[in-house]
Amino acid sequence: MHTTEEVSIGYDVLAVNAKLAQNNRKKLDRHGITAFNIMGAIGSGKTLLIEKTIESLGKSQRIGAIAGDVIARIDAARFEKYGIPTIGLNTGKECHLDAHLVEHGLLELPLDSLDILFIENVGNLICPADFELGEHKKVVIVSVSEGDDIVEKHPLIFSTADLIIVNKIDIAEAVNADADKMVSDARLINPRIDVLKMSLKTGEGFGEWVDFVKRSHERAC
Ligand SMILES: Nc1nc2c(ncn2[C@@H]2O[C@H](COP(=O)(O)OP(=O)(O)OP(=O)(O)O)[C@@H](O)[C@H]2O)c(=O)[nH]1
Ligand SMILES: [Mg+2]
Repeated sequence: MHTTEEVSIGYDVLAVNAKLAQNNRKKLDRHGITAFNIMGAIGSGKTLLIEKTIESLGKSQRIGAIAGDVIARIDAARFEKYGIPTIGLNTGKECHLDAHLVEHGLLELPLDSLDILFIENVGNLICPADFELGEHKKVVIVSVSEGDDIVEKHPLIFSTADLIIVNKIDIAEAVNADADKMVSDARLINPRIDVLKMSLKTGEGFGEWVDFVKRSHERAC
């Protein structure tokens, strides 16, 4: 005779992750580091956003990066070329970073020599939403080429974000997308959210992003 017992694995995994994320956050705070979890769909511009931010702020702030991806070395190399401390975290078959992986990344980084840490998450709008990493700010970057209904189709990740970037507005007309609709969808889901329209190609909106990074770091200090 068999008996069955229901075990809530999903809850336990997230509870353990939340605890590890808290520890990561405490560690970052002890070192005065402000961490940004950069999430977004595949190809939305996560790596380019971080690269351009390193170019803009790299002389005044000590920046480090974690590149999280199924195969991380390609994006990690794009950060390493600036000579900044970089860790690549391979997620293998997993579609998100978790706090345990980031804990390992933090062990490898020179935390005493950093002010800002950019964590590039795996490209998708679903799994990263569930996993806290210990970051101070959650940033979601989407691009018009994903379709202007991409925001309303993925409410969870936008509901917990601190900033949403609608990128590639330089090609909005070519892909028949309404960037303003994406902005208002984001505000409907999360009325407190900051939303920026951006083109990393033309530089539109980039200055406001840099201000957001600086402000976030100043407030955390
Ligand atoms: N036209 C245009 N192209 C852009 C813009 N931002 C990024 N791109 C291009 O989009 C492509 C993907 O950019 P990445 O920064 O590699 O995107 P990602 O989100 O890091 O991609 P994954 O890590 O693979 O998920 C590259 O060819 C970029 O040059 C933009 O504002 N306008
Ligand atoms: Mg990338």
